[in-house]
Amino acid sequence: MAAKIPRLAIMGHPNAGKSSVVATLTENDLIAIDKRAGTTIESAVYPVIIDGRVVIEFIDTPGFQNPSAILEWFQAQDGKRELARAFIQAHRADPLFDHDCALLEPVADGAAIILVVDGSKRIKEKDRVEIELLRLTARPRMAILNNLTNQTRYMTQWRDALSKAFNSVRDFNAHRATYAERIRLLQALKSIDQRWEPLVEEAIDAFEVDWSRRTELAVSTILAVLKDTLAFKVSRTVKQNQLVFKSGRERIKSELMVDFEDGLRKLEVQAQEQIRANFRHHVWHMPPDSLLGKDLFSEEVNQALGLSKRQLALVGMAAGAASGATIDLTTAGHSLGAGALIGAATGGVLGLVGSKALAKLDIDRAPGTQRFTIGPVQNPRFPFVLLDRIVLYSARAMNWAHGRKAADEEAPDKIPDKDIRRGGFTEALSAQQQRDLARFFSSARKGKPEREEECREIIRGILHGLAASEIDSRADL
Ligand SMILES: Nc1nc2c(ncn2[C@@H]2O[C@H](COP(=O)(O)OP(=O)(O)O)[C@@H](O)[C@H]2O)c(=O)[nH]1
Ligand SMILES: [Mg+2]
Repeated sequence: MAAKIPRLAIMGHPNAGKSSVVATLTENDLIAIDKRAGTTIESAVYPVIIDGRVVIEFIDTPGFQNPSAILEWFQAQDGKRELARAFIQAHRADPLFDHDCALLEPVADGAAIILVVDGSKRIKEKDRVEIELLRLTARPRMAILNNLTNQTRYMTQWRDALSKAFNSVRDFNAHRATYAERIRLLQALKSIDQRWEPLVEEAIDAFEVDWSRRTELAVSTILAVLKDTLAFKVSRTVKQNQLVFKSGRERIKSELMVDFEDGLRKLEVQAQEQIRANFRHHVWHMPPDSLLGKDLFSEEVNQALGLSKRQLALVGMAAGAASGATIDLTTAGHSLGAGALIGAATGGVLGLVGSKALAKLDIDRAPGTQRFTIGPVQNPRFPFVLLDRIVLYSARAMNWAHGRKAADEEAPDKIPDKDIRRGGFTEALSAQQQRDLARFFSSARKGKPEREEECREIIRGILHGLAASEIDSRADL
């Protein structure tokens, strides 16, 4: 019986990584995964729903209870077909086989099988029993070699044993798999049975459409946070009599600066939240040494991200000249003489990014009051740093496997944001792209963004590159 949507029952021993595989494939990081065996007690169906439509279903199972007994029974049937259905009919009333009957139910109903094995362990007799048992069900089946400890010496043995009984054998690391690897696994599912091809093809199409829609949303989020951040200002109006003493003024300045920086931090966090939700992450442990865990205005972040001095000088001049601005953006902190600009010399108050003031302070005097304003951001490097950081965050959101969570504390794996690139993404862009960005940034400061479409294209290009970039899990196997 052909189902309307592909259903896949995930089989294998406790702790082989079944639930992790399901979590990663369905992008569901709320599935219970545990070091202790037996966390999954009953089978559960995890549908992938796109646009309100179920496109594929994975059934996470606890694994067989009595595989040897089932195999013996299967072998005794002598050529009979539909063995899973027959077994259930014969054992329905036997409490000893309650669990096994429940496990075989979806298989009897037409689900395909994905066997998950931990390829880092030696093959045991019970593994061979299970492999043979699943072969005898005659359902379309694929085996996944998960590798829990990076021990590779048994992999060939596993591959030999599995390829005799399964239509497809794939390496798949539930903790490292990227979007591209998930799609490749689904592609391979097509080949396990011809009847599956159109169904799985449809599911893959839905995944791809959904993914590009999410990527597009992330691009919009990034453009929006850049615009909001660059137009951001804080002001406070103070009565003249509060400013009699210089200390009063200094206090207001520094309070306002705190508000300004906090406001920028908040805009960044909001954008991060949108991107995180967009890529369906709920549980997310940030590695302590990640640049994403550091303060936006910290030295580390500013050194690692953004353009180089040289690149900045080049785009700064281009943007300044093209927009007809009188300010040399590369030295904005020093050269804006008017008003109460605070440059690097008093930068403690206005915050520094790469030794240039983050923003300037303006004071508007009216009879009896003064209005203090900090912003918009003047520092030419800052938007490049911010863009790099939100791209870094997106890289993590796009490539962080949903099946990977609690385990990380005990076994810190590679950190994707380090794998992808050291330093800034913007640094690697072409000079023209950097100039377009610089132009966009300097105009967004005035609330009239130019080159927005060019920038959308640039950001889109970076994000597409991230999804395609492979943090190759097989390199570790
Ligand atoms: N390092 C690593 N650990 C994994 C991987 N897959 C699963 N695990 C860990 O193995 C344990 C059992 O995983 P789980 O998915 O609950 O296995 P299940 O019992 O077969 O469902 C958990 O501690 C997982 O975090 C993997 O690809 N790499
Ligand atoms: Mg489980």
